Amino acid sequence: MTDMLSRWRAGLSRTGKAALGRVASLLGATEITTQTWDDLETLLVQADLGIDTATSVLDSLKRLTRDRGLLRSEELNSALKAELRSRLDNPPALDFSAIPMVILLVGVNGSGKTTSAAKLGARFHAEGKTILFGAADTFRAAAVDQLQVWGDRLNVPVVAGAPESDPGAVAFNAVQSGLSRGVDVILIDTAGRLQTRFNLMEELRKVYRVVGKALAGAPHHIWLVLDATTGQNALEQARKFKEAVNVTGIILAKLDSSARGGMAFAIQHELGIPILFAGLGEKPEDLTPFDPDSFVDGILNS
Ligand SMILES: Nc1nc2c(ncn2[C@@H]2O[C@H](COP(=O)(O)OP(=O)(O)O)[C@@H](O)[C@H]2O)c(=O)[nH]1
Ligand SMILES: [Mg+2]
Repeated sequence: MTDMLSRWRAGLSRTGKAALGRVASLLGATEITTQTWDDLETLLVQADLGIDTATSVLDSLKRLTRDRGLLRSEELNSALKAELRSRLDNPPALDFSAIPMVILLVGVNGSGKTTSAAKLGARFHAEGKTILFGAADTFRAAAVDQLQVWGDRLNVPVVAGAPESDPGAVAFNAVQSGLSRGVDVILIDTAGRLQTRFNLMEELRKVYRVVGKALAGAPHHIWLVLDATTGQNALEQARKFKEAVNVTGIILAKLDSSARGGMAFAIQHELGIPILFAGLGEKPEDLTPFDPDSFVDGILNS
């Protein structure tokens, strides 16, 4: 746990160094001037909060400065911290009451879906739950192999189809197999980019429907995996996925190699979907529940 926290902070301090970490030096013991606001805005945008969210944060801070009569920019520092913290929801407790619980992982190619499936599998497995992986990214043979390797390593069964086979059929079989084996959690990995005749969002909707046919009420969760290093681009992707399927949570992968963590605020501000987990590396243990307090501390106090 301590180890996880220190790695989390180490990852975040790299994040902060390149952007929000500079806020502390910007907001030294000087007076708040127009220049302070301009510089702060630049930092927030550079940190990937995006224009809309950055503007909204600045408006709140300006109001606060007026109302409380803050004069020194160092006072702004703690106000900024509180403001950023207030913009992140506490991740809701995961409801494991459904057995099996079916989780669909969605996101674009390379965002970290398969790795996140493995990490979640390892995590739930360590909690004493039984797992099954469904390899429904049948458009990339390598994706199936990749999940198979993780399944072997974690001793978790993998249901896969032939290359190019129907992802819906694989998802259906995975749920059926999970039901007959009596597992607690079924993690279904999906494709992020489809070939010419298939539309990604159509295919996802189909997988979603088929999973519901295999088990009423499933999938119980649809988690969108976003690559923290892709910034505002990831936000655009998130909007599209949210339109296509009922995304219930975000996994922010590659936070360890992101230079800017501000996307977390933009995601919350613009999509209202809670961030559940953060990916902090490539190994199965490199996943941690998203902790808004550590996150805000980490990006500001590096
Ligand atoms: N540093 C780092 N790399 C990651 C993380 N999650 C995934 N990756 C790497 O990102 C690449 C793409 O991941 P993958 O799970 O295959 O993405 P997918 O195409 O969405 O299934 C792989 O090289 C992973 O090892 C993370 O949290 N941190
Ligand atoms: Mg994959």
